[in-house]
Amino acid sequence: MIVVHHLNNSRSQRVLWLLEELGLPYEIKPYQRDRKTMLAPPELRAVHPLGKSPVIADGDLTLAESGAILEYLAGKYGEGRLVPAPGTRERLRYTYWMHFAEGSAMPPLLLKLIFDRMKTGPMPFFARPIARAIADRVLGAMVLPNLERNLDFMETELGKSDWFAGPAFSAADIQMSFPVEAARVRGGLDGKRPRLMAYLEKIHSRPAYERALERGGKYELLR
Ligand SMILES: N[C@@H](CCC(=O)N[C@@H](CS)C(=O)NCC(=O)O)C(=O)O
Repeated sequence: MIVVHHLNNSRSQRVLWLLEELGLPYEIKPYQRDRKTMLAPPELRAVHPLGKSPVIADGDLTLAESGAILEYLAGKYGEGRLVPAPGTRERLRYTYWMHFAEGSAMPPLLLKLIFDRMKTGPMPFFARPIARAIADRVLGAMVLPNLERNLDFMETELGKSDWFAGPAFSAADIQMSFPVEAARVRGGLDGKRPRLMAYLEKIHSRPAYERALERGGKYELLR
């Protein structure tokens, strides 16, 4: 039985969704974020040294990193589903978006979260103007321009095909769902980018996505 070490409101939702798309049996081991810090509880470090989610266990294998997990599960159990055929242009696009999600899309979204919190977090009153000035400087010079460029790029790419890797829905769409959802919540994604908004609607209406939400529990991305 595949075990998913599932942290609430996190990337592990993608793993549940993939398992539901493939119709595989699995068990969820739930973990709750610390309410104040939003960090994972220390028990996750007993599962994997980095203490982050998702992590899966499959027999004697323990595997972290959502992209690696999706590729492993689709490769081992997918029987060709959710992965374009090897050697095709779609397969290369699939690989590209699999890596883009965590390698390029998530870093500015994470920085936005951190610097927004830096402006409002608890601190002595005299430090707040300095913290705000530093945060605004980094956001304006680096974070927001990168976010905008990423969103423009994704919007343009979705003009080429229905899904990120091509005409068929693939595991790359599952991997890309998290940055697109995070961009909707805190990255400035709105109706000015209609293809990305339509993409969100399309993924949210997939029965497997809904089943994953039912199994995984409440899913609210951090602001
Ligand atoms: N690149 C990793 C990122 C893993 C990660 O940062 N997970 C977050 C949840 S979305 C986490 O565990 N955060 C809690 C913490 O850092 O303590 C992946 O895609 O699996």
